Amino acid sequence: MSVLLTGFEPFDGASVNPSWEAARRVPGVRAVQVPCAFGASLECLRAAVQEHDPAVVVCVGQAGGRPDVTVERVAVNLDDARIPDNAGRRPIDEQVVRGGPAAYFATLPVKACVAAARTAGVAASVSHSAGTFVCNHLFYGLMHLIATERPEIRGGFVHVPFAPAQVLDQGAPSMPVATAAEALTAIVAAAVSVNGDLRLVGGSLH
Ligand code: PCA
Repeated sequence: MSVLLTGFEPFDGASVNPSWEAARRVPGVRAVQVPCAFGASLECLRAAVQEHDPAVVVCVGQAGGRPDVTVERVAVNLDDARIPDNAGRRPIDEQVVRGGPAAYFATLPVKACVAAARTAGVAASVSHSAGTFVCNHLFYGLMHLIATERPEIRGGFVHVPFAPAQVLDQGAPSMPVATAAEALTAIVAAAVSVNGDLRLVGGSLH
């Protein structure tokens, strides 16, 4: 099964984004870097889906402050930016897709993905909020594309913590990029092979 992973370019003044650094280290997948911008990130994703025709799409982003890898379950139809994106846009209370449903669920087996990352030795959990910035925007756009045009694709979103070098003076949690890449590798394997999902308790709103 062909797998497309996306990671983001750096944003908010950072010089790296661990989502891209981890995604590009995952073996056997297509990895594409997308801009950290409303609109442009989705256009880039759409072009990559068209070009590579994947069976599974996992978009990856940085969630600074979270201590573990989080597999997102819900994308909401809301752009509400705390900071400007890399194109200088800062939408407030806008819809990702005008008239679209309020939310979509990931079609990855999220609990099995979390279990796979943990089996690989990496801390992971289910998350019920991907925020309202560019990550949620891309996640919602992916799920809308799947719902309306490409129902055969399994898709979802994973957040990874800061890389250690980003938080040397901040006292914030971090995870080495190689560790995040191991988690993504395990998550992709579960996304490809698991039918249905595991019935396990899990998930937080942060
Ligand atoms: N994280 C941001 C956008 C890009 C990224 O890596 C987010 O969580 O929305």
